[in-house]
Amino acid sequence: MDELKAWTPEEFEAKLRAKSVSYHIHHPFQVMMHEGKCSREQLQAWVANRYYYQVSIPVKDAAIMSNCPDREVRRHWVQRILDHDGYGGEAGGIEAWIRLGEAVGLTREQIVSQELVLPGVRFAVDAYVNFARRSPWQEAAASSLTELFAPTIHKSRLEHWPNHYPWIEPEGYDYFQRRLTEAPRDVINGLRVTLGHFTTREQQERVLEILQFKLDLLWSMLDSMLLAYCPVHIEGWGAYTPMARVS
Ligand code: AHQ
Repeated sequence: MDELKAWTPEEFEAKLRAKSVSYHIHHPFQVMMHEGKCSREQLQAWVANRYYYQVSIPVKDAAIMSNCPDREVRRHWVQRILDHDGYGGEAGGIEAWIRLGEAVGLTREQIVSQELVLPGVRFAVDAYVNFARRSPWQEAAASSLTELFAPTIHKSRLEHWPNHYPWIEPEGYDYFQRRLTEAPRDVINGLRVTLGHFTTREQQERVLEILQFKLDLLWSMLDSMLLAYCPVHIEGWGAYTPMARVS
């Protein structure tokens, strides 16, 4: 019967890519950034909050590797950690993210101290890391496939932000530039694991649930930022910005 029939790898990949409708590129805060409608403080807040996500990625990937007995997978997956932490003379993506923070006017201390990270952002990112620690490594690997959609979002920032936000120092864009090549390479490895390992329809449906979990996690990070840094009008409260702590 068709409803129990496993999807072919091509069908399965198409189902994964169809999840792009839930990607955070469509979130109101992301759209505001894209359309040049963010203030300097709102952009600073986004960079400061996303720093916690960036420094958590190598921890997440190390958790996957610690659960993975497959050397061939590990020898590719380890590149993700090196990309972010740096190695040899390469300072790495986390340093590039700090440069982005300085380029939007934050101090290194404001970024690295994580003093501006919102509770909701921290909870969402910690949920991702803990999912990677506790799940079968193949499921955790599959959760990284939101990066199927990432090159589009990085390209949009590189294309539109310099016009919308001419005050951002150009050195800050190095991070997004790096991801244009790193993300597609990561996706090749993530898809190889996912399409190769999940071969029954039940397993494939489970992967769609996992991808939705990760999409929701990225979305909820921006929900926290929208509430904290964009005034909302609440009956009886007037303009309410509960956590606006960007000085
Ligand atoms: O800069 C990003 C990054 O390094 C990663 C790693 C990957 C993962 O392992 O989950 N996901 C991811 C993402 C990065 N940037 C996000 C953005 O909007 O700038 C997108 C995010 C993703 O799509 O998962």
